[in-house]
Amino acid sequence: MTDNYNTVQVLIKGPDDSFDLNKDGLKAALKNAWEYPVCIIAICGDKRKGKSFILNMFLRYLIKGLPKTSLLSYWWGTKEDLHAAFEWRGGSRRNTEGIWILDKPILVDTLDGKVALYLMDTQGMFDSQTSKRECSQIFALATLMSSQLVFNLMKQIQANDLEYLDFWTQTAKFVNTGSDEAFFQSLLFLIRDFSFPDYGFGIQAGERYLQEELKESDDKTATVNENIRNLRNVFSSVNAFGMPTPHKSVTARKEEDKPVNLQYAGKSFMQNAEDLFKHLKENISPLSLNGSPMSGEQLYDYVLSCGENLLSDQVPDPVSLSESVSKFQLGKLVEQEKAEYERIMKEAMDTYEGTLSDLYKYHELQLLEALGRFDKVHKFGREDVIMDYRNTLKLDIVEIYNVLSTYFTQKLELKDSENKREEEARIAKLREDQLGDMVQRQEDQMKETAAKHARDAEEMKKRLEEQEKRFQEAEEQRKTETEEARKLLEDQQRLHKEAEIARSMEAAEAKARFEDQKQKIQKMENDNSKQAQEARKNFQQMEARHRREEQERKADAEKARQNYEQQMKDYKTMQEKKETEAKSAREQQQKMWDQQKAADDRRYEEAKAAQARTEKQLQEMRQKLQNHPRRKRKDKCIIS
Ligand SMILES: Nc1nc2c(ncn2[C@@H]2O[C@H](COP(=O)(O)OP(=O)(O)OP(=O)(O)O)[C@@H](O)[C@H]2O)c(=O)[nH]1
Ligand SMILES: [Mg+2]
Repeated sequence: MTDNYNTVQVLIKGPDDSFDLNKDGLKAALKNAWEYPVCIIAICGDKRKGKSFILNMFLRYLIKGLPKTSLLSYWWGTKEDLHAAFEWRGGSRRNTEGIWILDKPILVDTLDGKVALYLMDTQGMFDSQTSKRECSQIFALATLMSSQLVFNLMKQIQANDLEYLDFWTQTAKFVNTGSDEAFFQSLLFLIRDFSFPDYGFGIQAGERYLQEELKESDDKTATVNENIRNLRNVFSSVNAFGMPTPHKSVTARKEEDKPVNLQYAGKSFMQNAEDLFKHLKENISPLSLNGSPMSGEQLYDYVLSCGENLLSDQVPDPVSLSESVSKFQLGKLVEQEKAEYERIMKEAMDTYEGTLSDLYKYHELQLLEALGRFDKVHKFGREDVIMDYRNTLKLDIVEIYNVLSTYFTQKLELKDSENKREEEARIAKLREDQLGDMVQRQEDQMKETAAKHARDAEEMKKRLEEQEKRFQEAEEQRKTETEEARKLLEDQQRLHKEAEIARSMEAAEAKARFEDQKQKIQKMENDNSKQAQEARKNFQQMEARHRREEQERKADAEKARQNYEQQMKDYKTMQEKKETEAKSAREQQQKMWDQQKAADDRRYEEAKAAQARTEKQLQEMRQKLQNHPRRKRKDKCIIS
């Protein structure tokens, strides 16, 4: 197996002997080239003429092909047998049935980028087992699907080959609108066992031979001449390649023979094969759809769309086949132009600021552009069919415009309401900010008031504390003074007592002295002496003095007692006064504390009430903001 390449049968013989398209197989094979430009090189022609064999060689060349370096180039000079991706064998029994293609593409780099290349093998034609319908179907499908059709012939081109190709000239006649553009891409006559020594081999030889063969001349019938003329018009290039006969190890094979090793296929044969493959590779070009490369996906649509008509139980009819090809191409062109129009319009509408009538003018311009592009592409098909598609394009574009303009109007309305909403939102934001400021101010004010209250309370507390201190000091002072007064009183009491005692002692002494004198006098009662008389006189004086002093002492004692009593009275009065004053000061102090406490309580209640009021205001504001239309919309959006 060459690098795991295999083949898939895309046209299968059904049970009722008709061909069926293997859509799944075709899709699976093309999936690998879904987005690449696709090129299919197909080979068709007589049965048993080495078609599958040469395709296998070509596959090996594509996979392993390197320039010739010596006698044996690398791709065919190996001991490896030829891998049969396309089934082939010797003998005379027909081998390939239906149509086969590679199960995956070979990615080839061309000047225009990567192209996904598939090789296609077909069932041998012109044999007694194959009906005209089958031959036509195989040939038609191979031609439709290939950008390079290799027409495999043995030894030379014959009139019946050209006749066969006439199917396509007929088809092309119906689709060509008189331009120089060819309907099909390339045709290569691959002439096997080319045996005209005067021409040699290869593409040049084939070209010279073709010049001769495809020259209109008198010795050819009118039909042949017309076929030749048409062939040149239908295919954009017509070439021929003369291949030498390979070694008999290739030509004279029996069915059961072992696989061929290309080393023994013959040097001239292999060198020309390499030239052929080089020519084919250099001329790889993707299938074309309305002048653009056709992708794997488009090819799949194309085959499905045209295959239905082609694979009916009738011999393919050039008219209906050409119509289905032309309709497919025109349909794709309409789709392409519609998509382009829609893209341009949508792109413009995305940034469009103008009015609806401006948009309509732009649409008219784009409609003309799209129709212009449609007209410019070379189209295959009858004039009336092309006009039908052109009108469809026009109507479809107008329909697209109607949808787009409705959308655009809605967009304008939406923008309008969006602007309105934005304005509302701006005002709401302003209000929100203002409310926010107000709340802030109130909060600040409240804080300030609370701080002032706190400061006042603090000051008042300080003042009270100072007063309390002063009061305590006065109390202390009063206590000290009272104590001092008490001490003083005690001293005076003591002094008074001492004086009393002294006075009593003095009085006792004076009495004793008096009594003593009295006794002395009494003793001298009868003594009239002068001394006695003196003594009695002194005694009388002393008695008088004693009585006087006694009286004085009593008066002093009385005075001292009165004085003391007065002092006691004063002290008590003072004590009472001080008590009253202290009581009143205490009461005063208590009153002030009570007032302070009441003021504190009041301030606390006021602050609490103010806070509650602010809370309520904030709550109301929040409620207002919550209920604001803009906010509501925002929430709705989040919910939706
Ligand atoms: N004379 C000749 N025989 C060849 C050539 N190339 C291959 N063969 C032989 O032709 C026989 C048929 O080869 P295939 O490749 O199966 O031919 P085919 O055209 O695919 O046959 P069908 O599929 O039956 O139509 C084999 O024995 C090949 O070896 C060639 O250039 N000249
Ligand atoms: Mg074959």
